[in-house]
Amino acid sequence: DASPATDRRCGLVAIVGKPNVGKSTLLNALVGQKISITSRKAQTTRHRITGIRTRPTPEGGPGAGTQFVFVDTPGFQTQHATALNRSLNKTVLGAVADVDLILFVVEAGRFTPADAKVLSLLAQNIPVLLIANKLDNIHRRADIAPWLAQMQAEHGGPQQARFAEFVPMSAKNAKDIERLFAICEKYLPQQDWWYDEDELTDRSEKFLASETVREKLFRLTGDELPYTSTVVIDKFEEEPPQRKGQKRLLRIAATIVVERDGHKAMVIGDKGERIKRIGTETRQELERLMDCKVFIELWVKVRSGWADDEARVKSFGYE
Ligand code: GDP
Ligand code: K
Ligand code: MG
Repeated sequence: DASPATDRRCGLVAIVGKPNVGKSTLLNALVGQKISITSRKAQTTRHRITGIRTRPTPEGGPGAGTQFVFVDTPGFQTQHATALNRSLNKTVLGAVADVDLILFVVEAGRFTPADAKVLSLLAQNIPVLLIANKLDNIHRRADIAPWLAQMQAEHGGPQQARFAEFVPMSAKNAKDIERLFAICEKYLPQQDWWYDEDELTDRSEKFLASETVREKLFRLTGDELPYTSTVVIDKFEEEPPQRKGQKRLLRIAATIVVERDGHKAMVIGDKGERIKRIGTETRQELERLMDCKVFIELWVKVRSGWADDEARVKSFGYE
């Protein structure tokens, strides 16, 4: 098995952009399974997440194909200079320093100063595709053509060629995802795969559990709860099935950390309704995702000022 794998390609593709343009949605669509949490709130993604997709190309012979290793990143924060935001920005720049291709995601029809700022931070020597996402929000195709032409004139000309290609698409459209694979493939070097064909992520189940609690928390609290809340997993234990046909059991205990007493009340909700719902939705999603049974216990703790405390930010698992 030491044969040279000239019929194989493999490489790193970073997904970059300001918050809420659809980076995590795109990653999940590319991987074919949900591994990165998404919500309407900025700062939903706080860690670098790797998603893997291996696509065999039978016409290239047995074993031929391409392995895409995608890196989803937190949206780059250009506003508040807290310890948490500094850590998030470091994660982004670290993730894109050493990749083969960058997917720079914006919302179709919009290129704001915040988008320009993120773009200006990317290394110049790596090819960048402009992903104009959420095309489904544009009701008439004719409405997007002038914007696209302007983007091509400003960022694709021979003078200041910034984008290698322009890809108007919707992360929610399966055909667009297929087309994106075909576009990305040629940027990856010919080399053997790094991961097994069926691996989807290099993040642990424990990590996915904490991310899922955080997603439900953000979705079920809407805009009332500031982003400065986080989740710490206190217990993550696995029990093998007791009988044939039974599934393994995960026992999880997690603490939601918030900044104020008022936020704690908000998370708990009237008669504990809301925290109960966060627990139920997390359990259902993890059971589906990991094909197991889940028991989950949730707690809420107040730690004021944690997002601006370097040591706390580290102790909660941020790099
Ligand atoms: P991120 O912050 O860039 O990772 O963005 P998310 O993936 O969390 O998505 C932010 C919001 O945009 C969510 O409500 C998504 O459902 C929505 N979204 C993402 N991609 C699309 C798309 O192609 N079309 C539409 N209409 N909404 C999208
Ligand atoms: K988001
Ligand atoms: Mg995200």
